[in-house]
Amino acid sequence: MDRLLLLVASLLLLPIASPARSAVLTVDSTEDLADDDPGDGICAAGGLCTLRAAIQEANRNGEDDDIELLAGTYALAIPGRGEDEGATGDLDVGEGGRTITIRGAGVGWTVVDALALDRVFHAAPESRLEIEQLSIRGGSEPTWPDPGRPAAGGAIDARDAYLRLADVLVAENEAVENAAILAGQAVLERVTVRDNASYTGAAVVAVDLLDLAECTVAWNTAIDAGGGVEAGLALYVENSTIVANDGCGVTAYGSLSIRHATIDENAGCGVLALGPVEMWNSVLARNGGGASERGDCDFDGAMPHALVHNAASDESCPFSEPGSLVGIDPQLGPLEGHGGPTITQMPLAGSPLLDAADDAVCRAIDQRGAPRPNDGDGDGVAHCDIGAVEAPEPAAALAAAASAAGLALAVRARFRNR
Ligand SMILES: [Ca+2]
Ligand SMILES: [Ca+2]
Ligand SMILES: [Ca+2]
Ligand SMILES: [Ca+2]
Repeated sequence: MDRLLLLVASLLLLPIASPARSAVLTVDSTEDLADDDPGDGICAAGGLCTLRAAIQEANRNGEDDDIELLAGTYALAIPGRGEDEGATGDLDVGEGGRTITIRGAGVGWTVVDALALDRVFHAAPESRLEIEQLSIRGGSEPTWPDPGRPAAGGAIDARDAYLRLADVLVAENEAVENAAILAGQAVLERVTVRDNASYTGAAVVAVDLLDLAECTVAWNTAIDAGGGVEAGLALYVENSTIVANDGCGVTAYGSLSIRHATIDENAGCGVLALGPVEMWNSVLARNGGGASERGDCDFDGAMPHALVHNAASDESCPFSEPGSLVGIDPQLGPLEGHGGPTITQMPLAGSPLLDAADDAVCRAIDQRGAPRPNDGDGDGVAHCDIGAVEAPEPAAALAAAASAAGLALAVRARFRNR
């Protein structure tokens, strides 16, 4: 089905809210204190408007809410797991049919840390939770309080809700299942999910729909079968990097659409697909190392119908169309900062990925937000690169290196002349 149609169709599954009145709640303390009188319309905990108190009010006012957080670390401090009113343990957020948006001052500037007291956020059924511009860490859901409701989603449990994250870091959370995020439907934009740990299950799981754009999912570990991202009905991955996770990088039980992805060194396999698959301009490399025999692709039972200009380092992917690269060394650099909000892997000089994508389905920007295409192979004609990142033109790379070297020389000369 068309991507937009599918999104619209899936959004229709949500209850329709009446025209939104909305409230803005400005948190003025990093303390963790419960609201004195939840539901009286006043965010007040001993004279302070705390994150917990703001959420307790937002949950009860019948309106959409924006909760604004200044820079600072908001550490959870009230023990008490298994409580769903927002008073203890995790922050229970959401009002059926309403949207609550929690917005910080930026990744690394605003940090919500559960200090292993409980998971961090728990979204109410039928609600919409949006989180922007902050870091989420320290969530821990290591127990199994209810056998019918396994402990999943170390950072965020939104299994019966709609979740949207934009410009967020989700790091160092843990759970029995799904180290970082479990949602009904989830849209992630410019999000990094890294260094989360579980006993089993992928780091990010959506029961229905999962849509990733300009995201990095890396270094998530599991004792049993783990994984990067997984969705039950529809999974979209675009301009994203999924690297070095235990289990398979991508698992799709329903339809799967991948465009401009870099899927590298995931322990179980690169992509496990069981339904219709479309994949454009993407690289899968060095997945399924060691004991796994699945490699870059495990397409047993999948229905591939559009595989265009993809690259794989082994022979497990059914890439046979013109422009496909199979059994190649993609020559990808390390996962690190190359500009933009997320860490990425840059193709090295001479990489077969350079200028090898199909320009007809090329995105106008890469994962970092940098424009495509560049003439990465230096033959005078610019084409898009396979993968999440568009490498700079050799001349530009040389100029940048020369300018850095020139600057170093100038600085050295200045010091010498002192
Ligand atoms: Ca109150
Ligand atoms: Ca509300
Ligand atoms: Ca709670
Ligand atoms: Ca290029």
